[in-house]
Amino acid sequence: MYWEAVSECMSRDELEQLQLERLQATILRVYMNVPFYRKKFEELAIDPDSFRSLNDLSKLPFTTKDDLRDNYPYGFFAVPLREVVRLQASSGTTGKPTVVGYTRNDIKIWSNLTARILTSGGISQSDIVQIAFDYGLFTGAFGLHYGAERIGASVIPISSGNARRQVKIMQDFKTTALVCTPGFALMMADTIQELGINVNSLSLKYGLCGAEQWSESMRNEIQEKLKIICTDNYGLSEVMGPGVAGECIERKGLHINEDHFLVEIIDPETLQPIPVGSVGELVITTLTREANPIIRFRTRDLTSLISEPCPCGRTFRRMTRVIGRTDDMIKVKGINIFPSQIEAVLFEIEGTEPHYQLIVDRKGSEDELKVLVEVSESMFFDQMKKQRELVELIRKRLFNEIGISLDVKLVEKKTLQQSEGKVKKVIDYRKK
Ligand code: DLL
Repeated sequence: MYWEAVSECMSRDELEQLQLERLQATILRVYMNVPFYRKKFEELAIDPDSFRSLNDLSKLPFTTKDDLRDNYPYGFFAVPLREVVRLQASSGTTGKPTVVGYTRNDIKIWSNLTARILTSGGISQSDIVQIAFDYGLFTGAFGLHYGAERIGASVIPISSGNARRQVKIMQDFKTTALVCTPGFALMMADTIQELGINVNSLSLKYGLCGAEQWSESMRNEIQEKLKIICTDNYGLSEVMGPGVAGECIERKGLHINEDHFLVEIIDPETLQPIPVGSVGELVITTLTREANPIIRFRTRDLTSLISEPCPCGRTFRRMTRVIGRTDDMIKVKGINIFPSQIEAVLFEIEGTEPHYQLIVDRKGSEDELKVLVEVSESMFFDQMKKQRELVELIRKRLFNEIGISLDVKLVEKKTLQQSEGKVKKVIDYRKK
C-alpha cells in the first residue's frame, strides 16, 4: 500500500531530474533570502545560477546546529514571518533550541510525508491511531498527527506519559496503532503485563516508533510483547521533523523521502563522501521547504545507505537504522565506545529497563566511565544482595564487550527520561 504511488515508485532518472530542479530552486531561494547562505556562497565564490548537476552538491557549504543556534531564533527563515503559520523547536537539552518555521504549504507537504510513512507502516483509513508523543514544540506529535488525519484514520491525541492511562484508553477506544518512542512502546508493553491484561484482548496491530535510537533486539521485544508489527521512522526538527524516512512493513531499512530530501553520507572527520554501503554521517539538504530551507545539514547521525531495491516496490533508497551519533561516540582510555554497544548488552540482562546513560569524567589524568541503568521497580526495592549481584553481572558483561572496567549504578525507572521520553545517552564532563 502506497500513499503517493507515483512519487514513491518513480524511476531513478525521473527522481534525479526532479531533485536537480528542486535543488536549483532551493539554492536560489536561500541565496536571495537567508543572509547566512548569501555570505557563505560569496565567500566560496558560488554562483547560484550555475548549478547544473547533482554532483555539484559537494561544492555547497555545510550547515551545523551551531550555525542555527548562532542565528536564533529566525535567522534561517527564507520567508517573512507573516507567511509562517507554525513554529516548532528542537528538544535541545543544552543551549538554545533551534526554531523551525512552516508555511501553509510546508505543513501540507509535512502531512503528506508523514502520511506516506504511516501508510508504509501499515496504517489505513480504518485505523485508530494513538499518538503518544509530546504535543508541544517537539515535532513528533503534530507531524504524525496531521499525517494520520490526512490518511483518514481516527486520531487519539493522547500525548506522552502516564502509561496506565494510555493502556486504559487503548482498551476502551480499541486503538489499532501506537505512535511513540520505542522506549515508551516497551513501557506500554510492560504496563500491560503488570496490569495482568491479556495482550490478545487488545485491538493493537501496529507500532510506529521513532525519535530515538533503538536496536533490533528492542524491536523484537516490543513486537513479541505487544504482538504487533513495529516499524522505525526517522526525522529531525532542523529539516522538518518526522517524515524524513520510514520503514515499510518489510522492516529492512528506512525509505528516505528522496523527492523532498537529498541525502549524502560523509566521513565525519574528512567531510568527504563515502561509498554507498559504508557507515558515516548523514547529511541532508531540503528540496521543498519554503520557510526553513537548509543546505547540507550535518545531522551527526551515523547510518549507511542501501541501494538494493526493496520488495515493497518503493524506489527511494533506504538507510539502515541509526547506529549512533558522532557526538555520542566517546573515547575512554583510548577506546572508542558507542552507546549502542552498551544497549545491546543491557538488553540481554533480565531486570534492566531500556533506558541508560553513560557518564564520562576525568579524575586527575584517568578517565572514568559510569553507566546509570534504569531497573524495574521490583528490582529497585529488592534486597541489597540482589541489586549487588545485578550490578556485578552488568559490570562483567560490559567489560567483556568493551574491554574497560566501569562503574554501574542502578536507578529507578523513569529517572533518566526527559519530557518527550528521550534520554540523553552520553554526558561527557571532560568537555566542560
Ligand atoms: O525526534 C523527530 C521525530 C519525531 C522523528 C517522531 C521520528 C518520530 P528531534 O527532536 O529534532 O526530532 O531529534 C532528532 O533524534 O538527529 C536522531 O539523533 C534522533 N532520531 C530521530 N528518529 C530516530 C530514529 C525528532 N528512528 C534526532 N532512530 C535525530 C534513531 C532517531 N534516532
